[in-house]
Amino acid sequence: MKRRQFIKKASLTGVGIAVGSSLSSCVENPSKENKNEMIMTANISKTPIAICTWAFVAANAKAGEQLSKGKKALNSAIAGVAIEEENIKNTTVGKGGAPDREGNVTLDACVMDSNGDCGSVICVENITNVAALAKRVMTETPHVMLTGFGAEEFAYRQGFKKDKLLTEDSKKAWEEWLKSPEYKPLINIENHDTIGMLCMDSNGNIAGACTTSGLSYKMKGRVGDSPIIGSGLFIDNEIGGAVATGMGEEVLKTVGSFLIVELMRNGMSPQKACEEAVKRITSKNERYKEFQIAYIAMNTSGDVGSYCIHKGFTYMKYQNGENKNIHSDYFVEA
Ligand code: SD4
Repeated sequence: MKRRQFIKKASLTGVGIAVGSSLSSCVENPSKENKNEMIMTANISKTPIAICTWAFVAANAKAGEQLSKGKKALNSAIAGVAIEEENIKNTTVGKGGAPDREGNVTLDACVMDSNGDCGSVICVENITNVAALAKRVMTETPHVMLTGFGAEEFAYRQGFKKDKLLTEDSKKAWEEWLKSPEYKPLINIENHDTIGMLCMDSNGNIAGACTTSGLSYKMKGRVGDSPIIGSGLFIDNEIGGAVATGMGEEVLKTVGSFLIVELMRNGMSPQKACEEAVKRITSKNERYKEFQIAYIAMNTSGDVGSYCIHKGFTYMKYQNGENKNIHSDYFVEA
C-alpha cells in the first residue's frame, strides 16, 4: 500500500480571549503535599504556559488565568478542564457526554503532578468533575486508580455531588443512534472532544489532566487511553509532558504519552517526539486512515509540539496573556 505523507507547517489562527497578562511570581502556600516541591523549586521563576487539545478557548484561558495568579500547575489544569466537564454542549467530556450503547454516561480521567504522583478514575457515573476526583484518589488514598461504583462512592465520601450526566440532547442523539445501532469503534473528527491539558507554572513545574466520556456508544465497560497514566497523559518534571486525544485503543497499544516523554528524554523536541509517536501507530496499522489520533507535548524549556494523523486537529496555547488556537501538523491530508 502506497502511503503519501503530507506534512504541513503549523500556523496560528486568531488570538483567543484575553486573560490576565501580568505574570505573578507569587506561589501558593506550601501545604503538606507540596512542601518538598516548593523547597526544590523556590528560586525558579518561569513564564506560565497552558496547552490543551482542541479549540477549548475558555478552558485554556481559565488555566492560564490561574497560572498567572501563581497557582500550581496541577490545580490550574484541573480548573481548566472543569470548564469542559461542565459544558453540556461538549458531547465527549463530562456532563452531556455521549453514553455507552445502553444509555449510561461513564467518565474517565487522570491527573499527574510534577512530583510524579498520579490519580485516575475509570468508568464513573453520576459525577461531573472527574479530573478533580482523580486528584482526590491521588491525595486521599494510597492508590492510583479507582473504578466504577468504588470511584463513585469515594466521590460522595469526598463531598462530590450526584449529577445527572445524560442530558436531553445526548439522550435524543443516543435514541436516534439506537434506530440503526451500527457500532463502528472508529473515531472521526466530529467525535473528538476529549480535553487533555498540560500546565507549566511560575515555578517551572509541569502537571496535567485528561478527561473524557470516551467513544460515543462504546461497549458497556469500555475504557480508552484517557485515564491510563502513560497513554492518555504522562509527565516527568525533569523532561516534560504529553497528552493524547483520539482512538484510545491505538494510543494504549503504543503507550503514546510515555513514549513521547521518553523520546524527549533522548533529545527529541516536543514536535519531533509527537511525530515519532504518531508514526509508531501509522507504520503498524494500515487502518490509520479510519481513525484520528493527536498528541500535544511540552518540555521543561516551554517548547511545545503537536502532531496528528489527519488534518483538522487544533490545540490551544496560553502564554504571556495570549490564548491562541494553533493548527497542528499532520500525517495525511484527509
Ligand atoms: C478514548 N481518547 O476514550 C478517548 C477518546 C477521545 O476525543 O479522545 N475523544 O479513546
